[in-house]
Amino acid sequence: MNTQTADSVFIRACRRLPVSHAPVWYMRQAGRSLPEYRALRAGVAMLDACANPEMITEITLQPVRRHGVDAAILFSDIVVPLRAAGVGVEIRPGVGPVIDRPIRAAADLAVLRDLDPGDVGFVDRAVRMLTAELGGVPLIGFAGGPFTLACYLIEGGPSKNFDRTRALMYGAPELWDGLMSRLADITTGFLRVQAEAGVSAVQLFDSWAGVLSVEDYRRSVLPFSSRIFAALGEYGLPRIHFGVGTGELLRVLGEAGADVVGVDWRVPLDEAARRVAPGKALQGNLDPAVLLAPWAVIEERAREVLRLGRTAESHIFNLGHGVLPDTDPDMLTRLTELVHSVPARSLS
Ligand code: 1CP
Repeated sequence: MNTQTADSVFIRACRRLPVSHAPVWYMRQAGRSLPEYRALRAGVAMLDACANPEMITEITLQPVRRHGVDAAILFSDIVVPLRAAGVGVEIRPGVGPVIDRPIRAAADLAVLRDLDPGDVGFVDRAVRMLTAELGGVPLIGFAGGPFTLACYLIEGGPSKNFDRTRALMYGAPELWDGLMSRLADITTGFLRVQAEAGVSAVQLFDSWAGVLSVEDYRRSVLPFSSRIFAALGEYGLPRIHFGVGTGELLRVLGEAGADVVGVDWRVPLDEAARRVAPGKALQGNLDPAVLLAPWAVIEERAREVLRLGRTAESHIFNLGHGVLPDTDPDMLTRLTELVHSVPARSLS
């Protein structure tokens, strides 16, 4: 546990302890909405930036300096541990991750070897530099959830509904389990490196899990995500679990073992609080597209998210998915100030 950040508003809210205001950070707060990010990244490939400790550190700090958010999130990508474990992958500008040789048969699994901590030494160094710089501001480590990583590995790149992935899951359960088991180990290894280097919390982004039914999620994904959260239990760090379009899955996502369940914008937080079993904090859930509307609309919608957040045992303000690249960063700064100005239920 990082003792410097234990009393921060973000960590307290993750633990469902009283806070003066809801903590706020934004998924994808580091990235293309910031001119200082675009300047630093000019001419540098995404995965090269993700392997450079100085760049990781600077990009992670940019939104903390600019917006005064209550947590930093490590600048990296969900495919970083896959590349480190031997997968041929690049991130194409404007597209996303593209895999050289998609996994479609048992023989393809051989490309996925175990992750050795030395494979991601740059992340260890960046986290140590960051925690020294951040002082009392918590650093969130993260990894992709096993379903979402499997989506990229099987499809070979971004996809709308992940049809091939679901087909393989239904039609080749042994191959599916073998793949998910390796991905769970790689993800656990990647998060262990971050936990040991000093992150204050971790988030598992199983962004695309919402394409599954509850039954299929329970059978084919939950055992692997549960394994990851259970392995991280020894560090005593708050664990956050997030996916998009997971309204029907909120209860079962909570069962995987995280302390905080992330909610996208489709389900109001009072309804999400009813769906998730007791004992969890909620994180979310302003529609990122609201940030493209005039300020008066942003303010009204954000106040509504905060109001509904009070029905949860604890609430961390965030967007329902990542910041859109066209977002005016000044709106994010203003939104951060607004969230900080609204007293939390416990003190109001
Ligand atoms: O050149 C660029 O700027 C590339 C854009 C970019 C960035 C800034 C990508 C490519 N990844 C990232 C960083 C990143 N990725 C972060 C940074 C930390 C922060 O939040 O500030 C995080 C948390 C991620 C995680 C990630 N990558 C997810 C899960 C979160 C989510 O948004 O659902 C996913 C699905 C990816 C894959 C990915 N990487 C990049 C893109 C454009 C995509 C999505 C592609 C698709 O639509 O399938």
